[in-house]
Amino acid sequence: MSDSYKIAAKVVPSERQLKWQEVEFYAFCHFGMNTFTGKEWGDGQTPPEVFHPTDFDAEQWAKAVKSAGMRGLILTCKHHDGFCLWPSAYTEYSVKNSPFRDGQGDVVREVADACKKYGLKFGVYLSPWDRHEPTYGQGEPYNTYYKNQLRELLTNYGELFCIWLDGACGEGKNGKKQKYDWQSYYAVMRELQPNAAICVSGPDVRWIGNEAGVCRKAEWSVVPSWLSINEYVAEHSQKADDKKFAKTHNAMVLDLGSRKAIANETDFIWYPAEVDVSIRPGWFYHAAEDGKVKSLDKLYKIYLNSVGGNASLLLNIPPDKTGRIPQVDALTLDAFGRMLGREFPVDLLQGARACATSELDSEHSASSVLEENTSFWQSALDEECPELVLDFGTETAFDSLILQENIRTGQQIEAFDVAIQKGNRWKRIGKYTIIGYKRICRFKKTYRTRKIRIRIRSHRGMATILRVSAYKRNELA
Ligand code: FUL
Repeated sequence: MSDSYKIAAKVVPSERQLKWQEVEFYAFCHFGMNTFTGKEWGDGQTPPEVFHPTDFDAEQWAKAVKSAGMRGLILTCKHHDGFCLWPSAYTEYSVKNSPFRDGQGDVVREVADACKKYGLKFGVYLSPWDRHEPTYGQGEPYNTYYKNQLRELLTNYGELFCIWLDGACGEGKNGKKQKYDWQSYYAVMRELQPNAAICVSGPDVRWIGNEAGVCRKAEWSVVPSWLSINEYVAEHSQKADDKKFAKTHNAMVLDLGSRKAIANETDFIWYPAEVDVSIRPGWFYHAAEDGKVKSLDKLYKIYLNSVGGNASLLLNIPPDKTGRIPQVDALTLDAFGRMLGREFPVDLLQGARACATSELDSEHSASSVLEENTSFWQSALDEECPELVLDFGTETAFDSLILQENIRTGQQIEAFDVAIQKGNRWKRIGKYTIIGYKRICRFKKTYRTRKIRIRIRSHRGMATILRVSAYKRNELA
């Protein structure tokens, strides 16, 4: 077996990637001209007068998003049709020529302010593909246009946690395609919002590879560096003529980071995964989909696979023509937030004791995993299968465990299992691959035991755990 994994083991996240990862679960709001035309991809020909939300309420969005336990919101400030939700100085195709607030409105401002008020982080989506702008397809003039718009969004709306770009590059108004100058776009982003993660068609966050909410069994954050090349991202993204793409994931490469998958690679990056999926079939609001809002069970399954499988979850909630999140979606979000509260009520390991088969030194003791701070457990360097034992002190019922690796020192755990003490034996109750930023082990049944053992079956030279917590679903809440 090649030693490539040892190189991969040394790759660590940037501070901005760590901050982004901690947002975990956040909303996408697809809102714009398509909301009013019923389309998913507008052609940029619809007159601005058509944009007419009658009861626009950004605070209602923020409250609904917050109720689900989400920590941020990304707004489609400009989708492929080129219509701008803020009064850009560089085009007439924006809210300023619409009936919204008599042409005096700014959707981006209102959403950014509502996020701030409700303690949500705010991010922007600015489609590079623009089917309205005449300079699109002309090279430099459009790159300048795009950067000017970036400057507006990145200076006037406070701190952003991310800038979301897809790879779509279709034809513009004149039938031409644009050659995007990605590096110069990134330079503007780093200059104006150095803490914002550049997602998907960018260097900081990796698109999971489908829009169906499906994750890999082992979602590695350390992957070969070519995965972030824009041409590769575009090649594997949604295409203008392939509408089925959104719901399928057949073409997704299922292993990006295992020892075997990276055996012939030499260059790696920290490129954590994000799942983007809509609560409804479409990204934009369509009345015909009011009966197709995903069920709580479906959402929970996606949540466990993504947030609980070392990926973040970007859940799309499309506001309707009135400019509000429809009641059925808002109720679902609220119910989902309460469901999460019931599933993970209190950490049962508070006050427990931890010991391990080895500890690197006294600063990396087993008990660190029970503390809510940056200290972490690390086993002795030569121990192949270190074990961590958590002792509740008395027999305790639990049905889930949440584990976090100390990703500041990289992602190294390849496989682990969980066992409970039964008499004087250990009974295995689960077998898993990676941990990474977060792994939720949700068991199918409730177990009663005094001690839990976590056994790292394989790692890349360093086994660390930042935090372990245990829960029992509260049926009554
Ligand atoms: C894609 C777009 O083409 C879709 O319309 C949607 O915005 C999705 C999140 O990204 O690339």
